[in-house]
This record gives sequence, C-alpha cells and structure tokens, in this order.
Amino acid sequence: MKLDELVITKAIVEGYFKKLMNCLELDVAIVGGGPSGLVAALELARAGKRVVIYERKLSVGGGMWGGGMLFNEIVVQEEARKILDELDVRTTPYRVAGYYTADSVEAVSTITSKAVKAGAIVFNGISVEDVVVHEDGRIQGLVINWTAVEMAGLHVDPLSIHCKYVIDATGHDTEVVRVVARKMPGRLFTATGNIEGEKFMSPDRAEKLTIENTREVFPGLYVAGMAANATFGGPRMGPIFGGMLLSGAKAARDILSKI
Ligand code: 48H
Repeated sequence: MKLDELVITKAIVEGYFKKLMNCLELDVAIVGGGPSGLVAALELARAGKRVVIYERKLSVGGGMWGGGMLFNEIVVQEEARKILDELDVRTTPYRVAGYYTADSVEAVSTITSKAVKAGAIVFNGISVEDVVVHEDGRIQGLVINWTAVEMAGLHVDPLSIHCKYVIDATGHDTEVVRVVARKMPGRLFTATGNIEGEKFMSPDRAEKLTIENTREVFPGLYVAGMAANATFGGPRMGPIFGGMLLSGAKAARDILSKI
C-alpha cells in the first residue's frame, strides 16, 4: 500500500470536525484539564453526560505532572487515596499514617485515560476567553479560540459552544470567574460578590476548604480545584492533591443532581 498525504489530511480534518460538531451542545463544559477538571470529566462521562474539557496547553494534567518542585511524586490523604485506588493508580503509604504518595505521571495518564475512555472529550490547544450570557443572566456557554491565536496576539474572532453548566477548573488564576467578575462586578455568590483571592499556604485548612468552596459561583458556573479557593478566598495547600481530586468529584456530583 502506498501512503497518500491527502488521505492522511482528509482523515484528520474529517475526524476532528465530526468530534467538534458533536460537541457544540454539551451537558457540561469544563475549562482546564488539571486534576480537578479531569476527575469531574470522568464522573460526568461515567454518568453518561456529554462533557468536554477545553485545555489551553497541548497536554492535560495541569500542575500534577510536576509533583512538588518538579519531584514528580504527589501526596494524597486517606479520603482521596480511595479515588486513586478505584482508578488503579498505585499509591504507597508513607511512614506517617494517613499520607500516601503516587507517581505523578502514572496519576495524570491513568486518570486522563479513564476519563477519555468513559466518554469525555478533550480539546487541547484551545483557550476559553469568555462566556455566553443572554437576557436571563445565566451562563449558556463558552467562547473559545485557539491558544496559538491567543499566544500570537492575532486579532481573530472566537467561536462559541452551548452547555448546561460550566466548571471553572483553571487553577490559581480562576480565569472564567475572573471574566465574569470583570463584566458583572459584585454578582458572584461570594462574600463580597467579587473574587476573594487565594490566601497563604495552610494545607490542612486549604484541603478542607477546597471541598466546601466547590460550588456554584454564578448561575450556571461552578468552580473546582484551586479555582474554588482562589474564588472564595481559601488558602493554598502545596503539593497535596487529594483536595483537587475530591473537588472534581464533588463538582460532578452537584451538577449531576441538577441535570
Ligand atoms: C483553557 C485553561 C485556561 C483557559 C487555565 O492548575 P491546574 O492543575 O488546576 P487544578 O485546580 O485542577 O489543580 C491545581 C493544582 O495543580 C495546584 O496547582 C495546586 C494543588 N497548587 C497548590 C499550591 O499551593 O500551589 O490545571 C488548570 C488547567 C491547566 O492545565 C491550564 O492550562 C488550564 O487549566 N487553563 N484552559 N482555557 N482559559 N486557563
């Protein structure tokens, strides 16, 4: 068989556009494919929902690849270890009770694989730059563009998708919430109505608050992971990832109770 570059090109273009066309009306659109976004996608896909992750970078995994200071091990606590166990990510008990470690590459690749095989679609290299809001004041969708366009600073208008719910899982920068706060000041479901901002490192409080802060912050918009603490004013926790996994699971559960 002689390989033909035009057949290769057509196969890619047709495959991609089929995927894209099937993903214009979603149950849940997740912005950011870090640990919280991946677990949320996995749980929603397992429940049969049409769910997409838009990830700015080429690879999902966010801050999990690098463990702590590029030592590619992550730490999780007992409650979150159960999530990793169930997904077949191997954990090792540390010599202090209640702490477990896992290889960060195994964790990212396994959770990603499980989420995609459960039916979640990942669009990498796409950045979310805005949200769709009509007269009812509820978020109806996302405004997306190629990351390459964003990086090059080109003046290229974006496209839009529709969804029932958005999860902002963009990490420390809480990017989707930031757009909403800028365009509708004082309207977030936070104490001040605006972004409260991430606080100093305090792992024990931070891990608990991450779960508490995983909730709806604007009609149609949930926050998960580090974005939850950045939005509602929780501390950071350093390289312990249990709260991220549990937060993604909670966001998925809460949304599933509504759709
Ligand atoms: C598309 C976007 C956009 C955008 C960002 O940072 P993440 O790993 O997010 P979490 O919250 O799941 O996990 C946080 C964790 O990694 C961490 O940083 C911890 C525990 N820190 C503690 C501490 O003390 O420092 O992933 C977010 C992802 C990234 O892959 C971004 O590229 C992506 O979101 N992203 N994707 N459109 N506008 N903004």
